Amino acid sequence: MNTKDLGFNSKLVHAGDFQDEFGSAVTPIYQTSTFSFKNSQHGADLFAGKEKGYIYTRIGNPTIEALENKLAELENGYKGIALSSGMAAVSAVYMTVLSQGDHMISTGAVYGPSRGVMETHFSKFGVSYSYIDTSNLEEIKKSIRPNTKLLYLETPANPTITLTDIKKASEIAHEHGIIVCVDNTFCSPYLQQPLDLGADIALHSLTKFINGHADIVGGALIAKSKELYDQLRKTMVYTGGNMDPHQAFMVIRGVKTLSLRIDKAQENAHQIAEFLENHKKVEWVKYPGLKSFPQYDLAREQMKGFGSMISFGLKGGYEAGKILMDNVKLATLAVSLGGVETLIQHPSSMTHAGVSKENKALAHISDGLVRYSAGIENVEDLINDLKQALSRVDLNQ
Ligand code: LCS
Repeated sequence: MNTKDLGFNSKLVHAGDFQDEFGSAVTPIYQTSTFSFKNSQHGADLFAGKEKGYIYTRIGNPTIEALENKLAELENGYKGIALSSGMAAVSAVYMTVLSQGDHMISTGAVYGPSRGVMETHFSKFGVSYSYIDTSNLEEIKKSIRPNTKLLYLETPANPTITLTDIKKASEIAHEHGIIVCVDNTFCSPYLQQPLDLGADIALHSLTKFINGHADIVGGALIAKSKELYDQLRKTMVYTGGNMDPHQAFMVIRGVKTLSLRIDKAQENAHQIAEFLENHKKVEWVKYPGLKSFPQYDLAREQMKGFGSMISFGLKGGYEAGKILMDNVKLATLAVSLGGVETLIQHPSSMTHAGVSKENKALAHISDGLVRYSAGIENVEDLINDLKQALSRVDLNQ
């Protein structure tokens, strides 16, 4: 079915999906590593690209391709590439766009490993980088060097929720022939479409909103041009970061309800952010839908909704964070985000417990910072849960 002219929700359900010869209602799982050739000529034609078909699952597979085609339509891109994880997607971008001697500019407050792999691995191959505040366009301009090849943006950033103006940043980058990649994990294409705003690559950790059920790890890249798509695809195939057919099936199933899940989760998040903003034990709240959010206007312009990620700071700092973690009952204490279940995490006492003060500052993590991924539960239950857990925090201790 041609789904190109359908609305976003119809695309979520139908784009990319196909029926097999049995009339399957959903895209089946082709759980096979390899595909037989009809004869030697057929094999030769497939390899030469003279005939369409499948050879080997790392190179291509019907279930995986169904997901790739769906994601490409959702992001308005040329084609999609599904990978084993979000980090496989990040690494594939660095590997494809950057060569020895090249320079990258990136949002400073990116997801830690997106920075980690650059600093520990890509630096070994002679790539240099500038981690800056990309919400400040002047800083982007100042950081451009003759050898800058990639502008890597994460917006909203994890966990600061700071936004970067994708349209303006892309215009600046393109004046210098720099490729722009946007990590769109926090929004998903339902809330933000980076390629329409001028970016060249949209990147996702599918683990989060797109799959939405906290039961698989996956990643994706959607390229705007055929040229970039071909290069990225080659990197994935050569380095073996491919997705598995079963993983793809799970994501296809999960993504069909993306808009329903996000509508409910962001409605919950908005009310929770307002509750937190008025709570005496909370020092600050960062949620793009709050009038107090410093980039509220940009959020309204660039995003179709405010999402369901909240960061907030507790007045009691580290100790208060620990008490909150030990007393919430409905929210699950866990890393990750974007699932139907509410997740909460206090980086200082959990993921970043062994990290030095300097490195925590680099990651923009203060002692009282709490990250909250609102799920689709009843909002009264979520607020009551926070209320009772916050009542245990004693600011006079
Ligand atoms: N990009 C963003 C914005 C992320 O939040 C993550 C994972 C990744 C990329 C990497 O994706 P993965 O390989 O895990 O599929 N974020 C996580 C987090 O905040 N807690 O645990 C994982």
